[in-house]
Amino acid sequence: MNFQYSDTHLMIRDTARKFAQDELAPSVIERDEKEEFPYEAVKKMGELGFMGMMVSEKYGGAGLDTISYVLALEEIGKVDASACVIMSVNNSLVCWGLESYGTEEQKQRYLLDLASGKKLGAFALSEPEAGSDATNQRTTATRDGDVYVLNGTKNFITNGSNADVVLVMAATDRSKGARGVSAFIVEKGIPGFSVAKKEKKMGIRSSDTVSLAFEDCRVPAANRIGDEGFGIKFALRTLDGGRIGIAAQGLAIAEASLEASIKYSKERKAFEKPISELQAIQFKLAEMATDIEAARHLILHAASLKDKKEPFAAEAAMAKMFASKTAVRCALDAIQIHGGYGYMREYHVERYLRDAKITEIYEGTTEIQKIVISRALLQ
Ligand code: COS
Repeated sequence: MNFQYSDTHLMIRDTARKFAQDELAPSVIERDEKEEFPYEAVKKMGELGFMGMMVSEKYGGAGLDTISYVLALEEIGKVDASACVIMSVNNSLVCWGLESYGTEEQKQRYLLDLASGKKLGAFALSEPEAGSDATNQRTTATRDGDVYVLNGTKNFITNGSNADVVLVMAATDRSKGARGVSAFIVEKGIPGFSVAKKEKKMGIRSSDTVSLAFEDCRVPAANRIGDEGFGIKFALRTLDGGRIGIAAQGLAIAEASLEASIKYSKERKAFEKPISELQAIQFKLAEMATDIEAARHLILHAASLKDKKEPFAAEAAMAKMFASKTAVRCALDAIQIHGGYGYMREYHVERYLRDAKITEIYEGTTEIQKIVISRALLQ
C-alpha cells in the first residue's frame, strides 16, 4: 500500500492544524471542565467546509475524499476530541446517509444546510435497550395518513441537544424485527420531540450527549429515508463509515499522547538527565509510535477502499478496533511518563485517557467490531 498525500490533502491537514491550534487549543481544558459546547468553533468548522467534507459541492459540501476527512479529524482530534466527535457525527452519520439515501427534496431541504455547517445534525439509533443489539428498536413510528407518529426514547445521542435535524430510527412494524425498522428525518422544535436528559460523562465532555423523547410526535411521511423497513440497513451502512471517523479520533488522541510524552520527556529531568534518555521511557515511546503507525495504515486503507467504492465494513471495523485500543494504551502510557503531573488536569494527558475510552464503545463496541470482522472472514 502506498499512500501518497496530494497537495489538497496536505493543504487540508495544515488548515485543520492551524484551526485547531488557534481556535480550539486555548480553551480546551476550560470547555472540558465546564462541559461547554464549542459553539463558535463549530460555526468556524462549518465555514472551513469541515462539517460536510465528503458531500458534493452541489449539496453544500466540500466535495473531498475520505482521506481528507480523516486528516482533518486527526488534526482537530489531537487538540479537542469533543470537537472531533461533533464533526464526525455530522459528516459520517448525518450528511453521508442523507446524500446516499435521501430524496432530492430531502437533500435540498436538509443536506444543504447540514453540509455547509449552517445546521447541525445528530443520529438516533441507540435506545435504553438497543445499543449493541441495534435491531431491538422499541421506538415506534405508526403511519397515520401522510405522517408517522413517533413514540419512544433514544439515548446517548451525540449532538442531541444542539442538533437542528436528527435522523431517527424507529420500528414501523415490530413483527418484522430488523426488517421492520425505518429511518426518519426529524426537525428540532416539532411538537412531541424533546431533549429528555443531558448526560454527565467521563470524557468528551464538551460534546453534548442526551436522551431524546418522542411523544406522539408527528413526522411527515416525506421525511422517511428510503422505503419502510430500510432503517436498520441504513443505520448499519452509515455506521460502517462512521467507524472510520471514530478510528481517526482514536488515532488523534494516541498521537496527542505521544507528542505530549516526547515533549515532556525531553524537558523533565530525573537522575540528572532528561527522562527521554531512560530506556524505560524510550521503549514506551517506541511502542506508542509503532501502534500509531499501524493504526494510521488501517484507517487509510479503510478510507481508500471507501473512496474506491469497494466493500470496507470489515476494514473500518479493524481500524476502529485497533485505533481505539491504541488511543487508550497511549493515553495511559502518556500519564505514566508524566508521572504525578500526568494525573493533573493542566497537563492534558488525563483528559486524553478520559476521551480515549469512549472510542472503544461508541459507534460499535470493540466486541461488535470483532463480530463484524469475524463475520466477514467466515461468510
Ligand atoms: N450494512 C448494511 N446492512 C447490514 C449490515 C451492514 N454493515 N450489517 C447487518 N446488516 C443487515 C443484515 O443484512 C440484516 O438484514 P437482512 O435480514 O435483510 O439480511 C440486518 O441488517 C440485521 O442484521 P443481523 O441479522 O446480522 O443482525 P444481528 O442482530 O445478528 O447483528 C450487528 C447485527 C451486531 C452487526 C448489529 O446489530 C450492529 O452492528 N450492532 C452495533 C450497532 C452499533 O454500532 N451501535 C452503536 C450505536 S450508534 S453510537
